[in-house]
Amino acid sequence: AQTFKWDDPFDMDGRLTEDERAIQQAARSYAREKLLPRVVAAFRDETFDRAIMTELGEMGFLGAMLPEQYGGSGVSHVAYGLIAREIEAVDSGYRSAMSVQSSLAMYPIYAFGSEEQKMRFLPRMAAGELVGCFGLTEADGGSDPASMKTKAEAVEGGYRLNGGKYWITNSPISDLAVVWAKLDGVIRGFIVERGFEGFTTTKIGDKLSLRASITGDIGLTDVFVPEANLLPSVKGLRGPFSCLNKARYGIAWGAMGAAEFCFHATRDYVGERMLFGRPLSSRQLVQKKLAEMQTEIFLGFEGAYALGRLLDTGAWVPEAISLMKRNNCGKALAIAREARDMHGGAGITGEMHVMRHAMNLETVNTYEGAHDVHALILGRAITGESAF
Ligand code: TGC
Ligand code: FAD
Repeated sequence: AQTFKWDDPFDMDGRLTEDERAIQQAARSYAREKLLPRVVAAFRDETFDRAIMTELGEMGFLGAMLPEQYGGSGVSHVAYGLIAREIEAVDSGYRSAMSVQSSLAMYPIYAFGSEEQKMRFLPRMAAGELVGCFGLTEADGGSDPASMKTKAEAVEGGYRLNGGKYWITNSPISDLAVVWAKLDGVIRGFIVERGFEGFTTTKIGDKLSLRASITGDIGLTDVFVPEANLLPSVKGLRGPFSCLNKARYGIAWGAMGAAEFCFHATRDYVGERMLFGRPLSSRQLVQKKLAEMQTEIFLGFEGAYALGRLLDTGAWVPEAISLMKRNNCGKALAIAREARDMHGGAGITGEMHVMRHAMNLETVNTYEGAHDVHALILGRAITGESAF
């Protein structure tokens, strides 16, 4: 007979392919040995170590789902999710850096770029040699990207871009930005390279969340973008949203990875913390909270796993991604806050990690479609009424 595994109640490990198991193991070792030791200082000092991109590239984690000719290794959506789970167990900011590169910068070039663009950028991005960012959000239109003001106009040999983007992960260290702008009123994607005149990026400081991830703006003043840098194969919001589908799916795994870390840390802590002559873990209130964390985490992983298999076979729809992104981010945030509480005062320290996770998950619950925006996407699908 099987025994109940408190840390893997549905035996997900047994349902992964050998490759997926190996990739998860590699991601876990890298994250715990190389990222965890530097994250407390990075978060405190609000710095992102550029070398991490090179390391992620060496590990094969950037654009891992893409075919080999473009630097990827054709891994499954489940494997991509498992990488996100292990990296975000250390810090949502590190997972951010990775998912922006893979899903938001490499994926649009792969899906909508010319062969020349793919060969020029993707292998070097997969290696972490070039860092990309994704410019969709503007200061005035976060949840409503259709209202963007950034404009492109056709000029001889290419386009002239004017406008600006805000809240852009990796922008200050990026070598290229996939910028979405309106050309004759229609949203198009442009690859804007570092060094193009009029293209600027400035770091946003004093964030109280995702401090180990670098965020900035993008300024575009009369930036000339050659014809060769227009993404030829997509028009309209479907372009950026196709990238968001991939990233939101990865976040569904990643957020639960952070929650899982908090669950393990809390189980260890209450097992050792002696109060009133007994370990905290012997208390009913404490056990109930652990049971609730466990339930939400492993249901969340099951949903993400099912969605990953659907993505692999092509039988998915965007609303299912909204459901999982929303559920897992909201639940992970609640779990991290509870974990902080159960650690008592110790929970506010850097070395315990749980409060950092809670602070990070505030952003994760907001970006890539805020929690309530995904509720409205689902509400529209349920009722046929748009309530945006
Ligand atoms: P709507 O009418 O719903 O759709 C407009 C067009 O887009 C198509 N579309 C999709 N296509 C593929 N996948 C999806 N998920 C799609 N969703 C929509 C749709 O079919 C339609 O196409 P067409 O050809 O008919 O025109 O557009 P709307 O303006 O009503 O949209 C409303 C809403 C709220 C759903 C949408 O704007 C939304 O999702 N807002 C949230 C914005 C958001 O997620 N921003 C993310 C920015 S990037 C980011 O946060 C990165 S952080 C990364 C990190 O650090 O990890
Ligand atoms: P708003 O859209 O102003 O929303 C404010 C509140 O209103 C939210 O609670 C929302 O749920 C609610 N709301 C919105 N519309 C409705 C409605 N119709 N009815 C009821 N309630 C509503 N963007 C990029 O393009 N690229 C990036 O790399 C990127 N990285 C980011 C990194 C960080 C650290 C952060 C914080 C953000 C990042 N973003 C990025 C932007 C992110 O996607 C937006 O912050 C997000 O989409 C929400 O937009 P907003 O912040 O303008 O909030």
